Amino acid sequence: MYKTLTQKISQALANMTSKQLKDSDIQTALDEIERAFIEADVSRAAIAHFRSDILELAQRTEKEKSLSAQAHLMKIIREALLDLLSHETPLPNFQHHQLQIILMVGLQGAGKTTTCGKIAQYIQQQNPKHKIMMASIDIYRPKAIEQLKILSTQTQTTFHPHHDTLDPVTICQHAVDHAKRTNHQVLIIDTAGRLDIDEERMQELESVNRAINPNHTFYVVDSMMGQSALQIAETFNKRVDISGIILSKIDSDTKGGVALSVKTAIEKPILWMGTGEHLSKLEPFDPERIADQLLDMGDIIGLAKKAQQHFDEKKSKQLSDRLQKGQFTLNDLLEQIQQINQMGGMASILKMLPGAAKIPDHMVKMIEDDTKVTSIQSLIQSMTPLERNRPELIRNNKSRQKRVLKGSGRNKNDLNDLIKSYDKMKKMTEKLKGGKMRALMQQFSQSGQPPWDQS
Ligand SMILES: Nc1nc2c(ncn2[C@@H]2O[C@H](COP(=O)(O)OP(=O)(O)OP(=O)(O)O)[C@@H](O)[C@H]2O)c(=O)[nH]1
Ligand SMILES: [Mg+2]
Repeated sequence: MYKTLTQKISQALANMTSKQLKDSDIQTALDEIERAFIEADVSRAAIAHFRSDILELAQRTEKEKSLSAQAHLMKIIREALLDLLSHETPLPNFQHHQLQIILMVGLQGAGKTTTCGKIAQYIQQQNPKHKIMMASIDIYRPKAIEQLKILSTQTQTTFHPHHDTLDPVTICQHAVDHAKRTNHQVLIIDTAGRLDIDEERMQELESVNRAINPNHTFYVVDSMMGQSALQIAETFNKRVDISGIILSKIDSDTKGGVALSVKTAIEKPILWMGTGEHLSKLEPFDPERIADQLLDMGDIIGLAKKAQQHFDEKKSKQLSDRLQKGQFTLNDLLEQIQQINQMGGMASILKMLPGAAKIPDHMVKMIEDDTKVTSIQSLIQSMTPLERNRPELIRNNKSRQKRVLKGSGRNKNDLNDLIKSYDKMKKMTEKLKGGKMRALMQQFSQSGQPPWDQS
């Protein structure tokens, strides 16, 4: 997400060479970032706000001797980015037992219906005992109603059926009565999309809003849209008073304009972000995480979350104990590959690391369709447990080799490559035996150079 913008901001910072932060450095970096913001479709108002924030912060913050000029400016930019992205409003909580009504509004195709399902699942996870109902007033497209019905089955929520001839206001009133009568805690109402501001649909929405007075009106916006989404958000806000924004499709190649401009435009918080099509892909919007990503500081929180979901703590501890003793087998390698695959593959982990924006696209692609990993995996899986623990048994035994090649469908070169890589890794683990790893890492943290780059 926001890869181009991230690349440009980190380029602006990388160009700085002075030791102490000078006003001219700030101006140059600001000009470059401004150009990047314009390309990312950030609004003029937000850019002006950002500029004055940076200048004020640079005046206010003392030039810290311990920080390089680059790090100092980065700190200031991070604060200004946070100011653009964050809002004091906390995430709504849906703990109430009385009925809470949510109205989902936005342009056509923004992701409203999908987000109804995601929000339902999100509320359910936070409040497992809650009864949730969904209703659709997208009466113009029977398919849209069907889509919500399917989502309601998938999330095991109640679907409010309605008669074809009813108008949206009546449907909503019936749905509210139905939800109250049957002791539901949440009612989510999906609305029809519109291509642009369409006066008739807007009046319809106003009437619905007046009739049911929702507790929350969420404006779903496609994060790929850029500034034009903001003017529309302003209109929605005037007519139905948006309570919060849900930024959808943040997983696609979004430019960042909406996220960075919305606060300056309508002073409403971005509450959640949609990070994929699946129902589980809704996450609270975390300004710090986005700011760090824009500064190429890596999505460490996202990575930690992924690791937490997929890493088996016991196995990791076992492996680290074994590495301490200088032991490393093909089974260990296989387990690592499998864990990385569960986390979405090497490429997806790579993208979350600091400096990720600097990795050239072709390299990420190469890692993405790395057939080598598949080859290693199938070779190891065709070995017996004994061979996985003692790969030297294969090195000198033709019939074992033949069996592994046949089982894995790989060729001799693949097997030789694996054994060679294993030998290298084994040598490295032996070097790390008895806490040498810690010494290496300490050296790393002091010099800022990874062990493999240190001479
Ligand atoms: N990648 C990605 N796709 C999404 C996300 N949210 C929604 N989509 C996709 O966007 C498309 C439109 O989503 P809908 O939920 O139907 O959008 P809508 O606003 O209800 O559309 P209308 O009812 O036609 O106005 C679908 O293909 C969704 O799967 C997201 O966060 N990430
Ligand atoms: Mg829809």
